[in-house]
Amino acid sequence: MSRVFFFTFLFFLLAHTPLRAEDGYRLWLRYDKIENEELRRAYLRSLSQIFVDGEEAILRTAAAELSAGLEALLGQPVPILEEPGGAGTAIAGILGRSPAIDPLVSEEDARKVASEGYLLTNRRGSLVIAARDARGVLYGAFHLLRLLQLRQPLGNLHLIENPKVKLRVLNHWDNLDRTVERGYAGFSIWNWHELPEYIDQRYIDYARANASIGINGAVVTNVNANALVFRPDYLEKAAALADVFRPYGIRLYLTARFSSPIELGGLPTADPLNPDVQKWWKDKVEEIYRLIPDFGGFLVKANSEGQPGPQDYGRNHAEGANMLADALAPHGGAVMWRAFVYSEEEPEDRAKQAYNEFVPLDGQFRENVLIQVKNGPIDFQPREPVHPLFGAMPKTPLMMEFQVTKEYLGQGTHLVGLAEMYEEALQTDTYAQGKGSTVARVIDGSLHGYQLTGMAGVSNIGTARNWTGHLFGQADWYAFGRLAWDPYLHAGAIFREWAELTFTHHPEALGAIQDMLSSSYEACVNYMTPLGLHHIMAAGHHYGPGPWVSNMPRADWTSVYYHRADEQGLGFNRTKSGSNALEQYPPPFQARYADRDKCPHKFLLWFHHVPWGHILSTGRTLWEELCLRYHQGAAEASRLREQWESISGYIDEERFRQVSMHLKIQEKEARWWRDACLSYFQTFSKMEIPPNLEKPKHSLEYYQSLTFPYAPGIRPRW
Ligand code: GCV
Repeated sequence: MSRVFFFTFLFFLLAHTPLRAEDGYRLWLRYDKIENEELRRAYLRSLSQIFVDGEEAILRTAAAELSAGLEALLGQPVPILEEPGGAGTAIAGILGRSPAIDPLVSEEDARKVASEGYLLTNRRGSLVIAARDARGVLYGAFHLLRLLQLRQPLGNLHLIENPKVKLRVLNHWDNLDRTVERGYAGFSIWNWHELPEYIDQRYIDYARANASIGINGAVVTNVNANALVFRPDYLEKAAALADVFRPYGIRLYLTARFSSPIELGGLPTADPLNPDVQKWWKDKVEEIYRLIPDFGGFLVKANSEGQPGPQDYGRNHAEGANMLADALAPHGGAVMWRAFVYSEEEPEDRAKQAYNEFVPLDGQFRENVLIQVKNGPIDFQPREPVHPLFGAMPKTPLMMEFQVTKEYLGQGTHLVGLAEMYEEALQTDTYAQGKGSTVARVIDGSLHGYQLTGMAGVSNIGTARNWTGHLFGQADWYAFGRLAWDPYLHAGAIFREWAELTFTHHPEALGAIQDMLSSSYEACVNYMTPLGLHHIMAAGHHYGPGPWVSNMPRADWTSVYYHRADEQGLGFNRTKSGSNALEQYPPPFQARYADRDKCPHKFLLWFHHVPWGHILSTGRTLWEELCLRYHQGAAEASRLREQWESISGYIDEERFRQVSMHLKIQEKEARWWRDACLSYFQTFSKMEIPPNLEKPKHSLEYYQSLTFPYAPGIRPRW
């Protein structure tokens, strides 16, 4: 090897290989030392010491985070002062309460800072974080650290950020035995057996990570709830978690099993109008608040998929929710009551049932109740039109429920940038009050003037060393937090930000990662459920394709119920001549989807049963289009792998390998989806796969014979 080549090679290695291996544990909070000396000095000029005015625990957290973060980024100790220091001091405090802060903030700026919001500004060489409350200071501190991580100049810094949504909560579908329903990243991080004494460092790091993206609540138990969590010993365990969360501004919530007064209290009934039942809940809530003074409240799944609820006693959802709300109200707690309901006996299209159940109750819920609605009317499918409830309950705060764990989008092994899906839902116009009535405006309360607002994300976190199993699952957690803070953000910008915080500053690599995240969503929709198909996954664990699933305890758990394939065509007719689910949307929305030939292709088979030979606006028949979409999706999955390989030089080896291995699985599984689904639908279309497209590798019988008894995340049966 020539010396010139050797040194060039060595230089390349040094420039592109980080000094230590990475396992993903540090998430987006890496704080690696800034290598550019000049930039470091510039930052140090306004950030060489810190003064945070006040003694509240959250303020102390902000000071500690700033000091540790800045020290790591700037490569030298950044002390926390007891008194406001001179030039070069970062100063943080609460408006109207901090004598150090008030003179530095104009009245006009101060007026613009709302609860939990903050002003970040550079005043006379000092960095100022001014907020309405301690949480705002903490969020401002994390924002400042993010700016350094992104190498942003601070010279003219002046920004005001206020959260647009009040309750920004993760929902953990974690069981007390540490299994996680629909969890693909190991076991639950909550070790109930060892609580309250043993506090795992992960609890603290979890709280930090959430606070850094503005999440302010965590429901730590599964919506398929267990009354045991209300037993005094379990409440002490929950209180220990709440103690960990509190300094990070996170409130703890629990799921409430509606039949708890029977199971735990020994009462003969859980009827919400029964005075003994009401007293049981009132006493239980008081007991909880004695242990957890800032307890957030309850999340409830009632009369849904076998869960008990008020309808067991002939009462409606409002009567059930209000009973719990009354118990919580004196303490400032809220009820998040889920709209994910569909009846066992109901012959009605499942997509219509929640609307039918809840709209007549609009205006009947207490002020501290929010109705938590999944983004679409069926169940977290790769793509659904928005839930018709959004915009249809002007007198009841509706909060969004997104799934961050990928039950139906590749589970633990596929890279799918979910923020694309979240953005699509949030930006959808419901036309509820004319043009521009987007779902985001329902969620942030601006459309109907909701006082209480919220967004929930079903967590994808587990004991996996990198938290989310698939490293890119971290991007979904991150994006959920950022969108809960501001539902108007764009997925692309969030992806780029996450990629830079998580991996590298190199523009070429950043561009590739952003593109992978952005394009992966459409790719997944295409290789799983193109053109509006839905719920054709295998039964139970929902892992892999299962369009042939027909034999289940109830029709609306089968795939054939949803795709309705027959010799004539494919798709669920939800127009007037079918189930008429479309009538639940405002007229302009209906107009957009009612006509088969004008309906956007992404929802064609959601709303229409289309003949196989029908020519679409692409000039292709439905069958040809279906084949093409499945193939495009699978080809995109291969492209994702290639794209990742093309930036290998910029990513540390350990994380590069983790992602590479998952991308290979994704590529394989995308083809499996394509071939299994096309083989199956071909038995109805009786048409050939177009000659330019690859034929399925195996027979339909082969795909149907595959079983996965130990696929993760299956719902345990008690
Ligand atoms: C927690 C889907 C999932 C269930 C989940 C349910 C829900 O049906 O498959 O595991 O239960 O949604 O959101 O309540």
